[in-house]
Amino acid sequence: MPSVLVLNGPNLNLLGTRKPEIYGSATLADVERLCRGTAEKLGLDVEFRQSNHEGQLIDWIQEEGPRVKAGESIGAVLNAGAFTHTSVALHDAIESVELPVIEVHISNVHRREPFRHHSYISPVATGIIVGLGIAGYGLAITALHGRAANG
Ligand code: CA2
Repeated sequence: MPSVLVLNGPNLNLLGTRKPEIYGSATLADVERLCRGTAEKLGLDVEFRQSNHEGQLIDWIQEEGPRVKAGESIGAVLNAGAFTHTSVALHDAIESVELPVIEVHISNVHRREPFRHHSYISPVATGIIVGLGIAGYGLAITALHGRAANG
């Protein structure tokens, strides 16, 4: 069974503990359940991970590129958290291994502070889902599945 990688960046482990007006009340465990439910219906395995460390996220991205090329994975859903707005290194990692990535943000970053309006991920992303809450993760998995099925 092919897999999909779901990567979460810094502070997303705190989801559901603060700022419900921005991020809602769901926890990261709820996000994982949603991803597993969506993936199961599509016949996919899920690798669900979170790290507060940029290098760890880069290592995971680098490992996933060859897995996609080998037909073992359909790509990654990436909520890079605040690294979205700072990380040339994440941009380069995605580009280097040609990883199909759907960039997800729970909040509508474009309604928020100007420093959240720029993403280093977007230019190397296959698609972008912002502001739809945690439902964005399920939509992103569905989009990666559709893309893989249609070549
Ligand atoms: O909207 C998103 O999904 C973000 O990627 C979330 C990041 C933020 O830096 C991006 O601009 C947009 C922050 C995640 C931190 O989440 C927290 C949740 C609860 C309490 C504190 C932080």
